[in-house]
Amino acid sequence: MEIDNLCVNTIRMLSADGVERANSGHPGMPMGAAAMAYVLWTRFLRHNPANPKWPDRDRFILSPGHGSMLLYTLLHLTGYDLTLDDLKNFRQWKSKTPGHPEYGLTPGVETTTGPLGQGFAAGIGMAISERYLAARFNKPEHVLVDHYIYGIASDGDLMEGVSHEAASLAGHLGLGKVIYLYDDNHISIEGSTDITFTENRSARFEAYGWHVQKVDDGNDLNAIEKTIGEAQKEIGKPSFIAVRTHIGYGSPTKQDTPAAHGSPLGTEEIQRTRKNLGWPADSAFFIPDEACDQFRKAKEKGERLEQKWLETLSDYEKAYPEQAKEWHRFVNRNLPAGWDSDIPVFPPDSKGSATRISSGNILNAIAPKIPSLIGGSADLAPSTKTLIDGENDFQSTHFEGRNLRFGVREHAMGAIMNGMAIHGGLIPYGATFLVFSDYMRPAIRLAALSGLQVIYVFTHDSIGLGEDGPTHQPIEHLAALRAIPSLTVIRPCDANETVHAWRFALNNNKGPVALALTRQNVPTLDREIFGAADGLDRGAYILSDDTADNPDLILIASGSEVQIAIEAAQKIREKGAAIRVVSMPSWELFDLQSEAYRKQILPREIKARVAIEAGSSQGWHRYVGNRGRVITLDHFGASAPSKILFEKFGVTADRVVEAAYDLLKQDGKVM
Ligand SMILES: Cc1ncc(C[n+]2csc(CCOP(=O)(O)OP(=O)(O)O)c2C)c(N)n1
Repeated sequence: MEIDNLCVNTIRMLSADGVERANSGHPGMPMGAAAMAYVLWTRFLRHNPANPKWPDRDRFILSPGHGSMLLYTLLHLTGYDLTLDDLKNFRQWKSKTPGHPEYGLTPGVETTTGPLGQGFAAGIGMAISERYLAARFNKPEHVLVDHYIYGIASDGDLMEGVSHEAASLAGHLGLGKVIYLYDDNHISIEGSTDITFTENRSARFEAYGWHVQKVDDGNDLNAIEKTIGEAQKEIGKPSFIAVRTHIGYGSPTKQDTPAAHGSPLGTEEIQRTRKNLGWPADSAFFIPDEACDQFRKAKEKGERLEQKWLETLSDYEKAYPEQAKEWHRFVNRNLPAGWDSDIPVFPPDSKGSATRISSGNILNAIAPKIPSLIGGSADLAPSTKTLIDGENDFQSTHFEGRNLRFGVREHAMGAIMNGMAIHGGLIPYGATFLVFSDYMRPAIRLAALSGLQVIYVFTHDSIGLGEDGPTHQPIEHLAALRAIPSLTVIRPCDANETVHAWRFALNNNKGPVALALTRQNVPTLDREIFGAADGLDRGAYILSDDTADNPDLILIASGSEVQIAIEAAQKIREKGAAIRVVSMPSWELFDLQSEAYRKQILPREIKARVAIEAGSSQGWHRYVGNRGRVITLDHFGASAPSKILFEKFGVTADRVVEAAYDLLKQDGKVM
């Protein structure tokens, strides 16, 4: 067997063997896509298996993450720190080869994929980072950033809406470094794609403004090589190459059928497949020496490529020492010293301002100091206040622009931010109304799962947005976001808490942060009277306390409802009860505190507690306990001025007072 064929079949059989041994997984996709993966990985991909983090490497994304054995096989064969035993441990407890590729777990896995469409869109984010960094750092004689974003996308990826959104934006932006190979195998789980997916995909991508090519035979290595070469030359448009493949290629009875999609081939069929592909019988996990040698050339080549780049970097450091320092800061995700020297402190103001407005002011105060911070909104910048003054829009004519225009594409915005963060070098932020966080939830979940520093600016965070009505008024959204593990949700109560929310988001490079901000004004609290706003860092803190001892009752609120708590406390206090008001902008941050701190804020013995939040009650009993009361909203809103809505729905100081009296009476604290 000639060497190329031997290598392609090695990918096919190793992938099938991994699935067979795990007795679960997806052999068909890797077997069908093996040839294009081989060409890409051995003839084009610039990577260094010894250093999967080399900044200027090409990125490879396996968007149909269910075909993970394809990626693991390629990583093992080309010499990454992934052993044959790791392949044998596919899908097992604590293995480096989980069912779907997970970022941070396996060396060489560039992004977590599995939810179809996410990888496709994340790659567009990587391409945005690549172009921004290139525009910022490259010099004609020193090119630090110049790499491709390669990917394989499946039918499922192309069916999912998020890929449509991302493809449309990528075409508009002319992200020419993107080269995606479409695994056009005509099969998904339920059968032939004829039952669901019949539009002209290539025409669709042409309409998006992509450079489109076709390979009729997915095993024709030369044709694949030629099209990738052409795609590289087209630098003004992202590239889409539709490659006609055959799921389960080589399997005599399962090829071209959904049976090859998501189950092991089976003992007999895998033997038949070996025979069919000219493989020895009973040869699970067999790697011919010649094939291994061929793949392992990647090691020497990769070291040479990285070495050359390191020389470029070293020259750059000499020629542009200041910019080189900035480069290292970007890559290491360090904030420059003094980044917060111009961050505002807002004076007390009873009229106050909306926290979205304060957020916009804060962003503009810090953005000039942190050029790695770039972002935008899903066509809502005038409302979300997320434009950086004096900066260009990121467009094909201005890849140095820091204002991203995502268009009305929340889901892609979320996934693109993931790709931007994962690429390295940038801190992305993205904005929309809180209610539309639902439209990007799958991407938020992946950011949390992958531990990415991504900042969501969610404004219009309650019925307080008023007249737009129930379609635009979030109810269950805070609860829904709080339900996502490893996502920090922060709902600041005033301008100065908003400062600390941004501080936290910028310093926290371990995971995503969602800021929930008001449309309506909230007073800027006088911090001479109330607890200091940096209490936000601990999730909850005491704003006011009537006694040095334990209070009779605790009011807990977040965001715009803190002012309601303060007003209610005043009224209850007049009856002689000692009240504590706690601002609780972030459950997650509070839960991270020591038990001692948590007890200090919410002493166990004080069971008279009322929580106030203009959103779902779900979860609040965790903080108010069995006896506590919640003044919340467990129904949809309505279209009316904000003030009326708070009154009609009873999110008012009077309702809080009523609930508080009830509790205090039971305790014999008031008559
Ligand atoms: C968002 C999402 N929905 C559903 C699934 C479950 N799923 C896994 S693969 C797949 C479809 C498979 O078709 P295709 O993408 O063509 O992959 P192939 O059959 O070629 O392996 C589905 C629905 C998923 N992984 N992600």
